[in-house]
Order: sequence, then C-alpha cells, then structure tokens
Amino acid sequence: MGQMSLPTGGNPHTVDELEDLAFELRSKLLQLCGTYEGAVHIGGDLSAADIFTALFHYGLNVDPTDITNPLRDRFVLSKGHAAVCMYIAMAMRGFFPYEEIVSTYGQLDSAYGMHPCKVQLPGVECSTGSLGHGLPLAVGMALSARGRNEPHRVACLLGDGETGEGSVWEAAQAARSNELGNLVAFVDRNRQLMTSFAEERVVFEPYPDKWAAFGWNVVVIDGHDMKQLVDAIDHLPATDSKRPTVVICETVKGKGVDFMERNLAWHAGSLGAADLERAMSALEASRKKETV
Ligand SMILES: Cc1ncc(C[n+]2csc(CCOP(=O)(O)OP(=O)(O)O)c2C)c(N)n1
Repeated sequence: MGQMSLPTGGNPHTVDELEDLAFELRSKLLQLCGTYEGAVHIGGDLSAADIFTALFHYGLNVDPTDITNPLRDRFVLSKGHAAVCMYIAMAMRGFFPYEEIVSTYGQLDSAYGMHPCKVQLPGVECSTGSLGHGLPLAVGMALSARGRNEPHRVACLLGDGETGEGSVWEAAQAARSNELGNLVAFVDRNRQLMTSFAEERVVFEPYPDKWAAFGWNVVVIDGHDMKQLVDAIDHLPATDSKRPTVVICETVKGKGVDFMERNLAWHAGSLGAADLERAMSALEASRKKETV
C-alpha cells in the first residue's frame, strides 16, 4: 500500500486531491440516497467515506483494468452494509460506471446489492454483510498470501459495533499467532451501532489496549483527516513483518451532513428530493467550514 511499488500502474494523489475525491464521493452517495426509494446505510457510509477514499485512491495497490493480478492488494469490506460507498469509491477509481450503480442499485438481479457479492461483481474480493465475518476471511487471505510467498497486503474495514462479535477477536488472535504483518484492519470508530450509541450497549474502551493485548500494532487517528490517513498508510510495516496492524479511525457517523451527524435516526434512511437539497447544502457548508 502507499509507497509500495504497483504492479500495473500507480494512483498517486496529493492530500488536497484526496479531500476533493472524498467530497465527490459524499456528494454521489447523497445523490443516490436521494433517488433510491429504499433505505441506504448513509450514516456509516459517510463516516467511512474518507477511509474508502484513502484506500481506493491512494493506499490500495489495485488496478481496475487488471483485477486478477496476483500481486494486487486485497480489500475486504467487513462492514458489508457500507457496500454502496465502496461501489462508488471503486467507480470513481474506474472499476464500474457510477451511472450503472445509480440506475440499478438494490434492484433484484442487480450486481450492486445492499451487501457486496464477489460473484456478481468482479473486482469485489469478498461477499460480506453478516457482521463479524470479514476479518476472519481477511486472515485466511493473508495466510494464503504467506503460503504462496506473495508480497501483497490484505486490508479489511470493520465497524466498531461489529467488533462486538467474538469471531473478530478469534481472527485477531489467529492473525497474531500466524504473524500476519501483511494484514491491516481499519476500524470505523464512529461510536454508534444500529439503534444506539456504542458504549451504551458494549464496553468497548479501553479499545486500543484491547487490540494491543492481542499483539497487534495499534495506530489511532482522526478518520476524517486525510493527511493522517495517508500517513498511517505510508507507515504500515513491511508485509513480511510479523505483527498485523489496526488503524483505529475516530469518525463521526453521518459526517459532512449536519442533521445526520451523530443522529441515531440516520443509521439507514432515504432522502426525498427536498431532503436531498438540504443534505447537499449541508455538505457544501461543512466543506466551506473546514477549508476556512
Ligand atoms: C451478524 C449481523 N448481525 C446484525 C446485522 C445488522 N446490522 C447491520 S449494520 C449494524 C450495526 C453495525 O454497527 P457498526 O459495526 O458500528 O457499523 P456502523 O455504525 O459503522 O454502520 C447491524 C447490527 C448484520 N448485518 N449482521
């Protein structure tokens, strides 16, 4: 990732460019949420939008024109309900046409389902959606890379609520036991679950210490600060090292749209035309505030 040499062509971007891409990703998400009649997991999409941007437009060693290259990095979306954010980030990277996502998302037989399906959508590495399964799958992929002497990295994005699943910690233990320095987990630490704030249901803290106790390298960053995301990627240990890394990204659910931020009503929802306009104005306003 990051500074590694790319097998088939690089994707270098400055932090400013990545910030613009993250804004575009959020805008496209809101557009889809404004036209699709069903519910979109918009809160956890917006909290992860900067992470997706940093991965697909900077860190991941992938090439949309060469999706089976054995040297490519693998990405596992463990919080599979954020699939639409991944689809759009990948579309912006050249994997799929954005218009196709907007016109077919969530329909029967569409390749763009609410949760990702690798059989229907080549380029997606893993079918996910049942929380707690992505990290175990990523561990298997990292182990397989080791067994084949392949130098690529496996990256996995989890929700913090999801890490209440026991399978996540079995996987964390297996990753350390098998010395998988080629594995990196990003946790979208937005401190919200589906219908409640995280700490109301599960005592997550001291959260970084828990990962450290499992033998992982732990990095805690502001998951909306593109510079910090890029730095975390640039400083990942070599893939032949022995400890897996977790990048705990402190985020805000609904980030960028004031009436959605930290609002339990917006785990999933749909925007009508009027609310779409309101949401787009809020997004513009938050960008102006951040660039002042
Ligand atoms: C095994 C399983 N149980 C329940 C769900 C339903 N579900 C979808 S999203 C969600 C909340 C997840 O919270 P978190 O991981 O923090 O995600 P985020 O807040 O970032 O959306 C739940 C319970 C599921 N997808 N899988």
